[in-house]
Parts: sequence; structure tokens; C-alpha cells
Amino acid sequence: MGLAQTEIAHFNTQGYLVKEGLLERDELRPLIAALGEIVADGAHRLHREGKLSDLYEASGFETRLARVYEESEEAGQEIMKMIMGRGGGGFSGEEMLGLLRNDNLVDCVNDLVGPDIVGASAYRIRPKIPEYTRTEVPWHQDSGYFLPHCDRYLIVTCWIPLVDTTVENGCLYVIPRAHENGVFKHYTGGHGGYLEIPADELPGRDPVPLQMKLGDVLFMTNLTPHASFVNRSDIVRWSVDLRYQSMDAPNNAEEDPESYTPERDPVTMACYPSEADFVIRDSSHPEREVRTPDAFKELRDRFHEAKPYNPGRGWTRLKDRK
Ligand SMILES: O=C(O)CCC(=O)C(=O)O
Repeated sequence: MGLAQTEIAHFNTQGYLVKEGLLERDELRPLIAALGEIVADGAHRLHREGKLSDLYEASGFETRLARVYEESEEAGQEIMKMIMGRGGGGFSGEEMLGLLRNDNLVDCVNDLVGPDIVGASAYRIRPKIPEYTRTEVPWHQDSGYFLPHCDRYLIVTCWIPLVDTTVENGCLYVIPRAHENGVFKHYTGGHGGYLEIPADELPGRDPVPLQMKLGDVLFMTNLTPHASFVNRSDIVRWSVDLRYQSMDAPNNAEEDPESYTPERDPVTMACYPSEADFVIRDSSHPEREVRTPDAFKELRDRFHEAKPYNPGRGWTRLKDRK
């Protein structure tokens, strides 16, 4: 399918684009089922260990984890670790690779970054729990997390809801056109432990809430400020965010994680050295593409265990802001 010229123009001028109905429910179902299984496995284990009084089997994907949190924050956190642990991209099953390689999605990315595409390491699964302020994500640009020599490259975030999102349940907000202003100053130790751009340091333009249906996909740039606030509904606002870049942008696909040391010049490094990048499409060498779940998992595990050095950006702590 890909993107129309008008959609590409919207992405370039506004810094984001919502493509409605890009994915069929069936294309999202495997990942939703796999995440549901993780919650079910966690509930069974915690129940066996006496940490949960009920399995909450009558609750579906949208509510089961919320019911666990209602009974015990500690039990909820244990399940959350299975989903978001290991630096955030905890789950690296074949359903995740399937979505990362989804043709409809990657065809659109192709229209933004070109035909040779690397899956940028940091993908995240986010169950935003009702009334749980720790799952709020403060204002930031993804470049705030990437090394500075990557600011000039486009790294596309695809933000994909796994339930319909609303203002009430904590949909994502973006600030249109603010991607033209480069990287704002971020602070460490922000809300929820994330990097944060304090609201009074953001441009005065109005944030836009993106209420999206299952199947819609948001494309945004690495310079687009975005945030999400507390979930005031009674369902979990599940979403995933995936990142892609041109193969020409710095990346660690096929690099040895051990080559990331404090001695290495940062400008030779991948944009986010902590996690493994992987080839999604290579028009001249398709054999380089990471296609099998085993190769994908092995790669992510290898980087996780090696803990490659990431010099970061040296942002100031929020509490030291002058
Ligand atoms: O899903 C959210 O609430 C935040 C997402 C986000 O920060 C991102 O995609 O970079």
C-alpha cells in the first residue's frame, strides 16, 4: 500500500502522520495473543506462589493486567517486568518480529527512509495501567535518547495501539511542527524515571491528542515531541512503538556488541548502542535480513548480555534544573 504523496508531505511538515486502518485486526492478533499469554502465565505463577488470590481468567486482554494491579501492585510489576524488562524490549518472540517485518508497515517506512531499512534497536511494549501514574510518559523527543551525531538522520517511530485509544485512556499527544526546532534540552530523572522536557521549555504550540483505533498507525520523527498522561479508564491502554531508519544512518546491525567500549569514538557508534539493530530490508543483499525468530532472539540476547557501552548525551538531572 505505502504512503500517498500528501501523506508524506504531512509527515514532513507536521512531524507526524496517522495512517488510519493500515493494519488488519488479523495482523495484530498474534502479538495481542502472545502478550495475553504472558499475562496469563504470570498470573498462574503468582497464584501458585500465593502472591495473587485469583487468576482473573474472566477478564480479557484489555482488563486482566488491570485486575492484577488492583489486587497487588507488586504482582502487577512482576508481570510488567516480563513484558517490559531487559531495558524495555523484554519480549522478543516471533510475533514481535512478525510485526516488525509486516509488509504493509514496512512499505510505508520505505516511503519515508528508502528501500534499505534497519529496525532500530529500541522497540517498546507499553501497557498503560488505569490510574497508575508510573505509566505516564513525559514530554520528550526520541532523539533525546539517541547519540547526538544521529540528530540529522530520520529515525521513524511507528506507534501502534493494541486497543482503541482515547484521551480518557491515555492516548499519545504530539506537538505538530516542533520537529523543525532540533533537539530540546532534556533532563534525566523525569516523570516515571524517563527523560523529560519540562512543559515550560516546549514551544507554545498546542499539543494534539491522537485518539486512534486498533489498526491505525502513527508515524513520527525522532524530533517530534510526544507524551502520554494518566489512564483514567478501566482498561489497559496497550501499545507498541517500533523504530526504523535507513541503513545509511549509524547502526550496530552486524556489529559486535563487545566493540562498544569507553575508548571508542562516539561518532562511530550506532544511534542507540544499548540494544541490537537488525536488517529489515536489504534490496541488494536480502540474505542479510533478520527473518527467523531464532536469529532475532539470539541477536537481542547477545546485546543484552554483552551490555555494550553507551556514552549517552550527558543531560542534566531534572532536580538540578536552574
Ligand atoms: O506509549 C506511550 O505512552 C509513550 C510512547 C513513547 O514515548 C514513544 O513511542 O517514544
